Amino acid sequence: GQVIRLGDYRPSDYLIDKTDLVFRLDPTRTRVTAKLQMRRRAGVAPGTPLTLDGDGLTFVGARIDGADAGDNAVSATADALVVNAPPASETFTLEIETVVDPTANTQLMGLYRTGGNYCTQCEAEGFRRITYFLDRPDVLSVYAVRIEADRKDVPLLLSNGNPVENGDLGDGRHYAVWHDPHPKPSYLFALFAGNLGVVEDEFTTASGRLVTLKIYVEHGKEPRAAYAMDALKRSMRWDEERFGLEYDLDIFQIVAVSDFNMGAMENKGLNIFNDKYVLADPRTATDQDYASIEAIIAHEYFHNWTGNRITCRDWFQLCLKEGLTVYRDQEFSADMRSRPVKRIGDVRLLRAHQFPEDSGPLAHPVRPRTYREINNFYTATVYEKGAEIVRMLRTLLGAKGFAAGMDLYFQRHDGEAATIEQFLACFAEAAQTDLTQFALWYDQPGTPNLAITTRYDRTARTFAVTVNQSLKPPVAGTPNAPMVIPIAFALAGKNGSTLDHDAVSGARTMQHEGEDGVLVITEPKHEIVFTGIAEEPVLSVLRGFSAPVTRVPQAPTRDRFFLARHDSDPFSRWEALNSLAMEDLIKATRAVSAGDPAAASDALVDIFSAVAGDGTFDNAYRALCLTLPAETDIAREIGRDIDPDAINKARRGVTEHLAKACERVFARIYHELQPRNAYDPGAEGAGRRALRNVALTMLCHAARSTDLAEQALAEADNMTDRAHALMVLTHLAPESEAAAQALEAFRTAFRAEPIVLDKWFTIQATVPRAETVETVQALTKAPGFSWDNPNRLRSLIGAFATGNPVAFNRADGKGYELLCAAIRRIDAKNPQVAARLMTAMRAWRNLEPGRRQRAKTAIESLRRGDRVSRDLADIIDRTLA
Ligand code: B3K
Ligand code: ZN
Repeated sequence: GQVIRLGDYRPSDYLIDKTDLVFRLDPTRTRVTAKLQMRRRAGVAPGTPLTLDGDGLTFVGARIDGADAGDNAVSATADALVVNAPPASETFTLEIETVVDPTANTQLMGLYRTGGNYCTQCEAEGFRRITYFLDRPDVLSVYAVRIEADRKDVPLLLSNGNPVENGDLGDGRHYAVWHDPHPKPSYLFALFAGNLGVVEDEFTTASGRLVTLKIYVEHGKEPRAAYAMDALKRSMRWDEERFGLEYDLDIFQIVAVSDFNMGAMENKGLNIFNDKYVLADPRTATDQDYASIEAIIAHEYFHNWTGNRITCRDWFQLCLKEGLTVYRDQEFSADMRSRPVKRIGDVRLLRAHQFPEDSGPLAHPVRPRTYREINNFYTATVYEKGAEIVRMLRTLLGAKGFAAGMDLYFQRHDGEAATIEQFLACFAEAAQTDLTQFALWYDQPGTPNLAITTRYDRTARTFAVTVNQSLKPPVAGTPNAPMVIPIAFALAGKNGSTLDHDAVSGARTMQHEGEDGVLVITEPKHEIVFTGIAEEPVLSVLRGFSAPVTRVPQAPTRDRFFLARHDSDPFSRWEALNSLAMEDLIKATRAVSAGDPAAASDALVDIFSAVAGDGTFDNAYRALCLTLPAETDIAREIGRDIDPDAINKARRGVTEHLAKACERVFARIYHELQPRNAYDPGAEGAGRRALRNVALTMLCHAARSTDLAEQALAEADNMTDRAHALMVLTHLAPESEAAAQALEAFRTAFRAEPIVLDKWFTIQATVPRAETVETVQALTKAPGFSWDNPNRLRSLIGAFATGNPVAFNRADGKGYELLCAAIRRIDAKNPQVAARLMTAMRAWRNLEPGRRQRAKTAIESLRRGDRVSRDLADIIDRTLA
């Protein structure tokens, strides 16, 4: 495959001012006419040849300024259309006719069929699978779209923007015309046509405009769209209140489909969603599902400004819209629910997905410099680390400076395709600050590490803090200049309250109103001295996780025990506790490897039971504190020569030890938190269920019995409790008759509900024992599984590869073979999903030698297969490099 480089960026010679599309929908032969109003860019020589992108297209014909273009004027292949000698006039029209086969489109990019309907997905480069085009984000065009189809089978004809007209064509066919007044790049184009039910509502914007809201779902599922609708209205209000951003069309539509490569897509005025991120009711969705729906509805809606009104100049700038929009949706969820709980969840995710990406073979800068396949760069680094960078800007500039920068950005770049430089320039200007060094966050891959030590001088009443930053280049030769690292901090006194100080030297500090003080680290080493410190403090740093860095070594154990009880920042308190648990888990893993039993330290037991019994913390927060780091977290912390079996045994041993030691507290929690009222998906109810379910897990471990899980399963009146109890039962007693019966009952109850049955697949795919390899193999033949549906693949194959370290890494290599065989099969139809599943093998080098060799062999033999897609080849080649 060809390598695309940021440095090669050059504007296109031609622009497309207006795009008129006509779709004559047919399951296998859809005719697409595109009438493009072309304009030669100033300074480009008249007659310069024009090359349009295509991908697998069947060319029918072209007309230039209304006249048939002969073979000399135009040459077309499946992948490009070249106008050899365009008219010398500054503007001209180019009409192109193509034929596409939506039924044969198994990649789910371009125009495809799902559930008997027609649907499109164009980001990143799917539009070129519909018609020839300048398919790049910096070519903005005003679209008018006419759709024709059979009225009976395809009553619903949707595209971007506002509806203009519709009518009958005779012959049982009808048509609709849509017009989107906002110029947009082709990746934001969408069409949906088919037969769905609808939920309708409305929203009045801050300036008093009435907006129609519609969510389309399968007939009969309308009640399950209520929560998504509610989340949409809350998102619209929030964006007005928090960012001053109003919606800008008369109608906003969301369509839920069952076959979708990712979560959702922000097409202008017509978002298309994976139905699992729309549909919810207490019987079928868990609290986690509700939270995801809320976040993703918000995310796609927020793209209307960050992504659509201001889009990206090129795909290297992807984080311009994604990092910023993730930051915005995280803030939204924080405001809707508990801010600390949201932050802890986001940091756990960052560490679980982005940190390993950033330290392994697939590491790349938040703004990559090269790519072979852009779809492989919709990564945790671009999204989640991208959001962390925006958050650091907010921390450095304070609420006011940040808001001023955002306002300037919208003012200056509305309607444009922008770059990271332009984005940063708005903040530098609005807040009158230099962001040159800060910009390194976009360009340097890898996770910086901080080494921090402290010394208190009682006589001088000074507190000295030494901070060393370092960045190990994840890929040989990548840059590692010192970065700007904002360390939110507090000096904690005896009871945790923040101590005052007179002066600070050795680093710039900031204190924005109502926020923590911030040490601004810019050099490899800072010797910071606080004066006027009355008593020996404990240093609390990286409060709220103020920068996406690691801290090795950790703070002294004694300090962390103090912070775990007293830190006034809830994130840092959790962080301290979590790191103490991690320390014990790593010790336990070493013990297991040496043939000794796994145990928790007395100190951990003490603090664990103190937190468990502390009713002053809210339930959701307590649930997080009482959840031990996952096996994959422990593996990442150990870093090399990983033995997943030892980690599994160790974690189980520590869990049992803590569970037994705190059994009475957990029993009390479990009984006190019995559901009292009807199910409510809000944060408060979700928190009660989360904590109660942690208690349930611990009680089953303590008793080494699944009786309580069985009882909970029988009593469960909602999917959160039901799925949790089924998981505990199945994971702790996979061989039991009770588990078999419960699984069968679940399957029977939800056999007609694919996205619910996905939970059934995942629970079985993640049973932590060697035999699960065979279970997963068998489940690929189970009724309800399909090799064609991305959700099924993720819930069975994906869950197995990323959520079951023991079985996936089975010592005989059969787990790797299963994954690679599945990927080979998937790649033939859907390269994007295949490539994504392949990333599960990126950490192969960190395994102990036997597994490492088996993993490598499996990857290499997959690569040797014929017809490996460019998407998959790209991931494999970087994984092995
Ligand atoms: N922008 C889309 C992702 C498109 C992925 C293309 N492979 C969803 C989102 O981030 O909102
Ligand atoms: Zn996005």
